[in-house]
Amino acid sequence: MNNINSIKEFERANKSIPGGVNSPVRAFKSVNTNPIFIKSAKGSKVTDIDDNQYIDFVSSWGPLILGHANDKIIDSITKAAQKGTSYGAPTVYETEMAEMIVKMIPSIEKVRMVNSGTEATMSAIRLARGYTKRDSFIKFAGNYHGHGDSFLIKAGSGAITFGLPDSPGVTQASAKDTLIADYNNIDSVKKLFEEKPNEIAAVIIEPVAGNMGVVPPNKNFLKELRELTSKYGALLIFDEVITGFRLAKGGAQEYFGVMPDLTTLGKIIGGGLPVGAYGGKKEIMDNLAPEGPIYQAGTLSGNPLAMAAGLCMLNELNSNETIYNELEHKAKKLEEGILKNIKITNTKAILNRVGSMMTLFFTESEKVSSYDEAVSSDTEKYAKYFKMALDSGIYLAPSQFECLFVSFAHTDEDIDKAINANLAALSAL
Ligand code: KE4
Repeated sequence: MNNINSIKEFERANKSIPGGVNSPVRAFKSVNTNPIFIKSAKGSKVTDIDDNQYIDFVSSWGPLILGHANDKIIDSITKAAQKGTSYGAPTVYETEMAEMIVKMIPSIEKVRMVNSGTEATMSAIRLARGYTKRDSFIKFAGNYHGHGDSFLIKAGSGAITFGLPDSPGVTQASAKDTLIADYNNIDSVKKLFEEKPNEIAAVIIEPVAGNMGVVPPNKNFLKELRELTSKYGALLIFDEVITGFRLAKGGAQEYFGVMPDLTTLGKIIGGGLPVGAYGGKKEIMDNLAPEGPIYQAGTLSGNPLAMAAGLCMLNELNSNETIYNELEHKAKKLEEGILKNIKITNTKAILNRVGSMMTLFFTESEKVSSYDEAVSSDTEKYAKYFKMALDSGIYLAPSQFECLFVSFAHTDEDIDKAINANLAALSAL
């Protein structure tokens, strides 16, 4: 691929933006490649500023489950924009969005809109601490919950990618209340509760890990977490920023049948605009200002453009009964194609898939069901694989520790092309 203009623009961007990007993983550093600058996107395709077109499996990191520039979503944003962009006052849009979320997410009785997944998780932890009057909380090594100070301990996503699980700038004071357990290891959680039976406000988890690559929960792991948190009076928080509305209309909690006390949402809920949300039982949520004493606020929270886009997205997901079956069909076809290629080329790799999210790990391990197994992957090999895929017009996550997302816009032809590109790349590795 000719990417002379992306190279030039990256040099230019580095002069005024740290690392040339507004979010680290976009710099393609871990895949030793110059990032591509996108100029437009439609459906399953993105086009860069050198006019190279790619089949996109990054999906803006998850939001675009209906594909890029969905006509109905664009129309809803355009119509809303003609009536103004933000009022800083209540709108009926926000009530409609809240009612839609309450209808779709089984455990949510009340919900508060924010502007990102990071804001949602930061606010959920503050709410849990205020509600339980306890300071500590448990997260899992390799899970990523945004860049709030207390989460950047053994974090996933870009933090693992750049080997920065414990970011400088996070003080010991804020880190001391973050306890780390091992994903899929219920004994590591039990041990923390036994050590601090009355100090733990919450356990926050990605119900399907996406930020160490896709790592599904072992059978009963979520159920055992639910029992343990209830036993010790701690809140169970599902961080469904990725899984929400992706694994099912009701997210992972519907998919696995385990109900958390609080749920954080983002990505899909905004239809591609900046939106996050957190919600749960009304007895917990009613502790938030102005109803209760726990403070959280935001100038643009629930703004009309994001609500219009998000409402349109959720209405589409609600109205089309076949969307989740079709997503499953597309993703299963891609999975089966890659598994066949792994066999044909005798590649040491593991493919983890849950619904329309998956990750191909280059590892000698027989399985990838833990953080340690995930980080044992060969990131150099992944980098070579990524570049070969990109050169053949397939845009994958520029990190071993992220997801490949299948969207409703991916056609059978797109999936066949991705399978063929995968075979060529695995054969060449
Ligand atoms: P944002 O603040 O980026 O909207 O959401 C943070 C967040 C919270 N929880 C989960 C489970 C998440 O996956 C994320 C953000 N995901 C990463 C990629 N896996 C965002 C991409 C980026 O950092 O550029």
